[in-house]
Amino acid sequence: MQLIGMLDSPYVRRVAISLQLLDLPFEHRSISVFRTFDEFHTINPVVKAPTLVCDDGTVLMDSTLILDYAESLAAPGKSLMPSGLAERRHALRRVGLALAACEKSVQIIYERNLRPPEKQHQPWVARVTGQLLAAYGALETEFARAPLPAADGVMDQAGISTAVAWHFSQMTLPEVVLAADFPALQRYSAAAEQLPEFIAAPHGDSTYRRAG
Ligand SMILES: N[C@@H](CCC(=O)N[C@@H](CS)C(=O)NCC(=O)O)C(=O)O
Repeated sequence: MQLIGMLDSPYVRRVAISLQLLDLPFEHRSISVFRTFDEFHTINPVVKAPTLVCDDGTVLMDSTLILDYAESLAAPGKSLMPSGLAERRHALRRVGLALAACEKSVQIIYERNLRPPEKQHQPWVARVTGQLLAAYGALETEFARAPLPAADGVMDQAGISTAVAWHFSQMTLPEVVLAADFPALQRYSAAAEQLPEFIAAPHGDSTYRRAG
């Protein structure tokens, strides 16, 4: 199984960390959707990161769908999602907020990096920034009220997605998402980034190296 895409994408990173935590071995190819578009295109003409090339050659995309597949591949009893209804609902809310934060961060980055300065549309940036801060505001409330442990053996998908989203925004938009305004998320992220599975898949352009 091959995971295609760079670890500066929070979507690629959440998949890399989750696959490790599910004990699913994979090869990571750090290919950029921008700098190495043509190479990416030969693997997946849609050029979306993450892309997962399954062992039978099927090409999957979208991190949530890839994680759905990974959950079904994992050994019985091994899952990053709670099975109880209330816990699952709670986890899904956190994952949804974290994914919205990733999406809004990426939209701001694309607006800044892919459009010429004179074509940047400030009302759109203001709208997206408001949505981004709303997502982190809601996550902060969740984590302040009911903190999740960030430790070996207890990470779930809500924790992984939140920690990855937060770290991504801090690496890319620290002047937009002020760490001091979100102390519970900052604390949680700092603890998660110490875990071997996070260290093995660092944000940036390096290639994942299996932890342990
Ligand atoms: N909802 C998707 C979002 C993936 C996404 O937007 N990935 C970005 C990289 S961070 C990408 O592929 N960008 C290139 C493009 O959209 O053309 C997921 O969860 O995987």
